[in-house]
Amino acid sequence: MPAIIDLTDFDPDLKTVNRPLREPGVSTRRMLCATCDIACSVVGEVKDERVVRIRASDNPAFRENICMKGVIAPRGFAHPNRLMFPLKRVGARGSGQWERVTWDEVMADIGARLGEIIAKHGPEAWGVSTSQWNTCTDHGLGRRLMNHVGSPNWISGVALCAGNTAAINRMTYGWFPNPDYANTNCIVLFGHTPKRHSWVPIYNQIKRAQAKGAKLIVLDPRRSEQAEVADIWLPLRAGTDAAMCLGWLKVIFDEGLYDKAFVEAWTIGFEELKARVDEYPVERVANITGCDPEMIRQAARVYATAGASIIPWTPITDMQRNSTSAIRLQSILRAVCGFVDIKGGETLQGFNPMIVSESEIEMHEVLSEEQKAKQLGSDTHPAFTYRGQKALLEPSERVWGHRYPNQITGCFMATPSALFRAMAGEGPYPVKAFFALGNNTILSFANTPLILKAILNQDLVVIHEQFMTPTAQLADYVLPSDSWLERPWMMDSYGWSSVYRPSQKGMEPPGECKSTFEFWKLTAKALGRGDVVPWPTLEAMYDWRLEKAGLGFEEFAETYEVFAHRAGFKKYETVGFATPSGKVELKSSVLEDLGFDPLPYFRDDPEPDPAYPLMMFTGVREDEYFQTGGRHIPEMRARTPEPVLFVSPATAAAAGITEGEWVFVESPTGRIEIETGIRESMPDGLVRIPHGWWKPELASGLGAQLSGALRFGDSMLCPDDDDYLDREQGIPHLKGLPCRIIKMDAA
Ligand SMILES: Nc1nc2c(c(=O)[nH]1)N[C@H]1C(S)=C(S)[C@@H](COP(=O)(O)OP(=O)(O)OC[C@H]3O[C@@H](n4cnc5c(=O)[nH]c(N)nc54)[C@H](O)[C@@H]3O)O[C@H]1N2
Ligand SMILES: Nc1nc2c(c(=O)[nH]1)N[C@H]1C(S)=C(S)[C@@H](COP(=O)(O)OP(=O)(O)OC[C@H]3O[C@@H](n4cnc5c(=O)[nH]c(N)nc54)[C@H](O)[C@@H]3O)O[C@H]1N2
Ligand code: SF4
Ligand SMILES: [Mo]
Repeated sequence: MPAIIDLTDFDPDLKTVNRPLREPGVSTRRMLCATCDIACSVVGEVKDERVVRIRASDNPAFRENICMKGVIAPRGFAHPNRLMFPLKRVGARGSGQWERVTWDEVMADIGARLGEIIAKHGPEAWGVSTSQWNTCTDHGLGRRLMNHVGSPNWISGVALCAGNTAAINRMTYGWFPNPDYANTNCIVLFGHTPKRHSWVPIYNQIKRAQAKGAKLIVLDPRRSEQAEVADIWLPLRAGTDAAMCLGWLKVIFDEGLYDKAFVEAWTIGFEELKARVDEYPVERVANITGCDPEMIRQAARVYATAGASIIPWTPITDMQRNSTSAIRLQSILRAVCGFVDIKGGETLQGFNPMIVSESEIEMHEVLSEEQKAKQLGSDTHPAFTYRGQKALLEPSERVWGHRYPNQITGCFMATPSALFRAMAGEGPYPVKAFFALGNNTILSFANTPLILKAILNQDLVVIHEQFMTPTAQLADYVLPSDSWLERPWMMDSYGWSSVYRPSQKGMEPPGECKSTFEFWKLTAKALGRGDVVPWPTLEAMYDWRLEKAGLGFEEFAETYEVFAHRAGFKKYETVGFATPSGKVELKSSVLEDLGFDPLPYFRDDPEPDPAYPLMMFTGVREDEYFQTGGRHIPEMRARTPEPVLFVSPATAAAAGITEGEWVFVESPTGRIEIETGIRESMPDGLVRIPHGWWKPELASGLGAQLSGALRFGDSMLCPDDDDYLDREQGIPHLKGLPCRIIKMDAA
């Protein structure tokens, strides 16, 4: 979900360039695809009041940004599996028996039951899980209502994907930066592998930068698609990214390759950091990472001396035991080399002054300190909770004009595994109502058995969805959602960039599908807090957000494909950095005050258990699907019909398994079934497990293992006990977990 705009590619007042209509009766709408979370600018062709085709934008800057998932969207959303009407559970929870009800009935019952739970246990007994990535139109309203009602217990998939990075970057230099691909001389990818059908805008930006001469450094245990076109490929051991960064810093400090003037004037803690880095000589790092020491040196030199380099955000280090240190180390590398807020480096964009941000809509200031203090996880793993981010409130206001910049919605959330424990009855207080919007919770964190127990222990479970997902199968109410074809939208990469792009509504939602806006508006009203969502419609809310820009939403969407605010570079020279010291904190005062090591470190794996001799990671996204979704679309399913593990030929031979053979993969947490894929690109001993598999064609309900989610989901294998949680954030380690492969006939 990186911001996809090369700021310098555009005239900020870029106007419409829609192609002439191709056939009579077809009109076009400017849209942003939200099948995945990168939001390509596309064109929707509308005929007879239906979106009949999605095609690439006519704008030369965007023309190559489209993938098969975007093109298939009208068919995917018209599939008979699409939820059309509100459903109420009639049998036991998870029995798969439903009756159709009206929105009015649902909302009256939700209002009464949620009201009762709040009256009995307090508002903190209400947990909400979402993923801005997918609902894409929460508009900050979920947080706004929770803040007014008094619950701090909001979580999201962003805890494992960019939201947590945003929170940690803020600790170092006060904002989560955007890489300037268009002007950079060097790109470093920590595992991150954009492809032709995976986040294609980033893929295209990397290709363009390489064509202009930028160097590409790839760190990946697997010979990935990006590794194949890299100038330098470091095949590091899974989970050792933080150690690699420490090694790079050692080279950069020893060889004097850092920006001394910047470090002197704009950082604190350099000497302490240097002492810590001295504990990681390159030979030691080579041992930990399994990479050649000379290659490590070369890569560090290329990065530091390129003049303007970028380390684009990567989800890979968001999902590691050393996530906080790895993310801090990437920030530190950017800073000490002088690449922060410069052309070709990492831009700190701030808010767009002409448009009301979602951070502002969320109104975190109305939630009392007492309720904030109850946020689950804040005592044990506080980094992205209110407590963890508190020291940044005043600095954020000073530099960015807002106390609660909730970048990627990841800066003020509860810790997912702490919420699940409280829901399961193992927390400091009970959580008894659970809502999920656009989040397939069961499959989207670690330790599925815990999440299952947690959801089954609720008094009220409400799911807002497009399809009957494994998570929805556990609900009391499943409420049908609209899709991105069926609503307007306006996006700024979730508070990451100051660039807004509009998306026009292409058609009416089918059946009784409603938007997230309507869902929150109705929920607010049901709780007697209709005042919290005063806008009659989403369009009216957008009109309000755009008042300063002087345009209504439709006019805005017709006029601008891109509405950029140019913040300029090196703004810190006048306003400082939004950290407590006003400088880049190489030694983090925020972490120190929270009782953690203020310097980055590397924590190695626990003692290996000989019963689990292999290592696994979850990932390598499939071209055809977005995360846990999309398996219902026949054209996509035909291309990748089953979940497939990847292993090297030698690892397959040692396990006695052959291409296409179904096997069990087991970890200390659980077991899944999966097909074998032998890949030369995999290193020996490492197993790739794809994320998020379930099969919509299988029977639903607990008796059928939630349409196979409990048979195929990667999260069945992922633990969330302390050895496998990042200390500061409490997010799970998904890159480098012990496992074994068992032949089915041997089991
Ligand atoms: N175990 C494990 N967990 C992971 C990951 C992993 O690799 N392994 N990956 C992590 C990453 S990178 C991410 S981004 C997150 C993603 O986590 P999620 O956000 O849960 O992603 P999806 O699996 O796509 O689930 C989104 C759901 O939203 C529904 N949906 C789509 N659009 C809309 C909409 O407009 N409105 C509503 N109401 N629903 C909608 C879809 O049908 C789908 O079921 O998961 C993270 N969690
Ligand atoms: N088609 C499609 N595209 C998508 C998505 C999708 O579901 N489908 N999801 C989108 C989302 S939300 C995200 S977050 C991105 C994720 O996409 P990417 O960031 O590209 O991540 P992955 O595809 O999971 O894996 C990328 C690489 O990480 C390597 N790797 C594994 N463990 C480690 C490690 O410990 N360190 C390092 N350095 N590398 C490691 C793997 O070998 C693999 O080559 O994709 C986005 N694009
Ligand atoms: S990469 Fe594909 S699925 Fe993602 S926004 Fe672009 S077209 Fe849509
Ligand atoms: Mo993600």
